[in-house]
Amino acid sequence: MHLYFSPTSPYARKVRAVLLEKGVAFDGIDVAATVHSPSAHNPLGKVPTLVLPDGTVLFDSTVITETIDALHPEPRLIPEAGLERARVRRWEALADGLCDVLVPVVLDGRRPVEHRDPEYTAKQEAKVRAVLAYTDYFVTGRRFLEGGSFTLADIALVCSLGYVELRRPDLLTGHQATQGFCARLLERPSLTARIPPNLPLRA
Ligand SMILES: N[C@@H](CCC(=O)N[C@@H](CS)C(=O)NCC(=O)O)C(=O)O
Repeated sequence: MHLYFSPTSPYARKVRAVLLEKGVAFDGIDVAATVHSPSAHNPLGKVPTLVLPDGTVLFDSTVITETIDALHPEPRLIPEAGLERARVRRWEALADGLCDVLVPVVLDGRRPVEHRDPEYTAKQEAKVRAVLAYTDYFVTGRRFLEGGSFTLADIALVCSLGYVELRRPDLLTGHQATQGFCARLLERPSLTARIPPNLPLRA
């Protein structure tokens, strides 16, 4: 199994953590360090892209996490059915959505000042702050986000918060509850493993 990833991609980090939690062996292809591109398998050219041993190609990260959890059910990271499943998948959507919102802000910040769009950026930053306020409220007094045990919801939140810390640590100011919650989860090897040194996420 081959996983195309880049070291700073929160979506790829989420997939890596799921594979590590389940003990599924994979070859990682760092697209930042090789000439190999996911475009050979994924017309969107994005990471993560996963190529299964039978040649089946999976993307995006949500399809990958769902499929790996179904093919390798131990340990279960997404509840099998019902509202329990929906709640975990909703956290994944929120965590990925947080990164989706931040990426254009990061790109805008790299443009020459005269080409930036401060109004759009302010709107996106407000969404980041709204997500962090929501998570602060929700994580208070909890060890795990859903169901009293470690799930994909926890993995997804840690990975997206790591991305905020990497790109815009200023936006984390005042959100100690979420930072502390994620820092405790970082004790899991799947979340510390293969993280580049610029993704520390410590409270
Ligand atoms: N919704 C996608 C997002 C993936 C994504 O945006 N990946 C970025 C890296 S963080 C990427 O590959 N960007 C390169 C490109 O778009 O060409 C997922 O969950 O997998």
